[in-house]
Amino acid sequence: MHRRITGRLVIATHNPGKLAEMRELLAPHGVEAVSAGELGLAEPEEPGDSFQANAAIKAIAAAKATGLPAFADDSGLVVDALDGAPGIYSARWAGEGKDFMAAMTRIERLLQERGATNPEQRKAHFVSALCVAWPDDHLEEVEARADGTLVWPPRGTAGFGYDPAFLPDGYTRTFGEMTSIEKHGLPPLGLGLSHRARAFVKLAEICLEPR
Ligand code: ITT
Repeated sequence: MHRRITGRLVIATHNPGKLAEMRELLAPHGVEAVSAGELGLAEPEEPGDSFQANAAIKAIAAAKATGLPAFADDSGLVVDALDGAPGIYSARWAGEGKDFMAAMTRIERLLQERGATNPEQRKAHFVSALCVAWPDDHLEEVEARADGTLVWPPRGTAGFGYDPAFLPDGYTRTFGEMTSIEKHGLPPLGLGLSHRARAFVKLAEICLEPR
C-alpha cells in the first residue's frame, strides 16, 4: 500500500541546487518542507551501489534523526561512451571544492581520448532516484531518467552541477540555458522534462494530493 505525505516533510539534501528544485516541485502540493540544512542534520555517507540505494540511505537517516518523513534524491550523469561514468560518483567527480567545471572538463577529456566527437557518440542521461522514508521504516521509491547529448563548451549559467553540458533530446538549449520551470517541463508545458521532475511526477501520483 502506498502512503500519502501529510504534514511536515524533511528535504534530505545538502545540495542547494537540488533543494531549490525539490522545493519548487513540492510547492503546488501544499506540503510544509524543511531542509536538512535548516535542521542542522549531518551529511550521511553514500556507500550504496545504486542511485536507489543511496536515496534510501539519505532518506532513512533524515527520518530517523528527525522523527519526520524525509524526502531524498540521489542522482547523477551517466555517459554511454564512458561505460556509465561518472554515474553514482557524479558528485565525487567535482571533488571537495564542488568544482563542476573541472568535472565537466574531465568528462570532455575522456570523450576526446575516445574520439567521441559527433553527437551520436556523446549520448548521456541523467538519473534521479527519489525516496520518501518514514520513521517507522515505510519507504516509497521511484526513479526516472532524462536522455540527451553532451555539448562542449558548456553553455549557460542557470541550474547546477552538469547542467551547462547537457542538451536534452529534442531541445536546442542546455539545461544550463533553461529556467528551472523549463527544466522541470511540467504541465502545462509538458509531462516532465528533467530526470528529477519525471521522477517527481511518479512520486506525486502515489504520495501526494493532486495539484
Ligand atoms: P545530496 O546527497 O546532499 O542530495 P549531492 O550533490 O551529494 O547532494 P548526489 O550524491 O545525488 O547529491 O550527487 C549527484 C550529483 O549529480 C550532483 O552533485 C550534481 O552535480 C549531479 N546532478 C544531479 N542532478 C543534476 C541536475 O539536475 N543537473 C545537473 N547536475 C545534476
